[in-house]
Amino acid sequence: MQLTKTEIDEHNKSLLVKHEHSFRFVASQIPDCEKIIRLLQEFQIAIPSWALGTGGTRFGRFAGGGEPRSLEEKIEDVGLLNTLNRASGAISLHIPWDIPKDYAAIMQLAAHYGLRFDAVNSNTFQDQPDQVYSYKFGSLQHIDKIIRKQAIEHNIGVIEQGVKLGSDSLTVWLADGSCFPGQLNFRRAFENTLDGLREIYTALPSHWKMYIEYKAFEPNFYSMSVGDWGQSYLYASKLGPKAYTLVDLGHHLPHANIEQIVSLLLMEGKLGGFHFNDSKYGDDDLTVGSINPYQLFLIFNELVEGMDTRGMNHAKDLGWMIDASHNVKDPLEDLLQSVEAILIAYTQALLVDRNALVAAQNETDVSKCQEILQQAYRTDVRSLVAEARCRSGGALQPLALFRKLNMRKSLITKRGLKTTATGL
Ligand code: AFD
Ligand code: MN
Ligand code: MN
Repeated sequence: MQLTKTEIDEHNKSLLVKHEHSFRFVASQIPDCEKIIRLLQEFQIAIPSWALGTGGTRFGRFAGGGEPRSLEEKIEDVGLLNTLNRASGAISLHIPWDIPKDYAAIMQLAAHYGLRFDAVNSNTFQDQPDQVYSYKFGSLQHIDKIIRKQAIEHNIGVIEQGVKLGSDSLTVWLADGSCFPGQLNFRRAFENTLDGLREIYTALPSHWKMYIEYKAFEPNFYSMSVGDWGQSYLYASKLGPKAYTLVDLGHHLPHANIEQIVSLLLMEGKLGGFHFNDSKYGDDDLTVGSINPYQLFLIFNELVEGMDTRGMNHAKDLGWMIDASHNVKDPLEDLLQSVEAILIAYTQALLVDRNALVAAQNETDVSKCQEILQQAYRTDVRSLVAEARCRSGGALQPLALFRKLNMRKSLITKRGLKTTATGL
């Protein structure tokens, strides 16, 4: 589905007076407003291919209609998002769900929408129809060498696919672990996993990164072989400079201080990237910022502070990706809301008065520290984000335009009501 420049221009024109009023008001209070707008224009968040269809739970799935039926249609959907918000300029593929039939054609299609291929994801948490050995009891951790070998070869294959698409990172999320005490020797599982990761690491091209994603529980309920940031950090440290920890916001036990984890990983140069989502209870995969936007802001506050301390490029030096997919919303609307929430939190973090915060910290003026953070958090920056988007050619209000043009209806007309996107 294509969205024309005229449609965007008309939409922006209809909102311009109101927008400029809000924008001027907020801009007048911010000393380096132009710099913030530039940073926002550069910031891109990759869309996972598996978030474009309706997610399900183990109880059921309620498809919304017009879901992408192929990799081409997934790219088309991300292209649509990016045309609307100019901040979704990358797609992250999951193998084998998204194996291209014709690489050149897929590259061309992505280029047409201004998209690049972000991290490629391997899948050893499911058995595929043509697969010889089962991952029921794990993949890289498995007691059987032949199953470990199959998982290693799969990951190396995923790297090869990524190379052909111009990707430069591999995300490994392992469902490995155990469901009952005594089922697994933890140390042996760790060593097997590490050995497997080493072989995969060796296959990485020199400019590639490997992201090791951790998750506290599920699908295994007693232990996970990459269960927390400590374990991920341990693997990443032992592997070498191209291996990093990936933080998925939904993969912690309740009340975990994620911003502190982020700060320390950045300090050690081992934070690789993010999977953004929100949750109330577990790995809920809810829309970013829908439950706890303040936590998201606090995470971005640490990110901005830590990246600036290390002289990092905000847009390029970490992998930014959404990982959300659920049951009751239109996936494209959900993704537009998620990207918006990320940009808002990032902008608010950029507004934090760093010098004043350091001074207040040095005076142990606890109340002032809170005031400084909340001053930034409580600033309504939506018109700043909209201004950056508009200057990049996007829509002032992407979600409103998506609805006004009845885009879901057009997708249903074109693709049908009972389509199913690949994924979980
Ligand atoms: C998992 C992880 C992960 C994985 C995905 C599969 O968050 O990143 O690739 O779901 O759908 O929960
Ligand atoms: Mn994830
Ligand atoms: Mn998850």
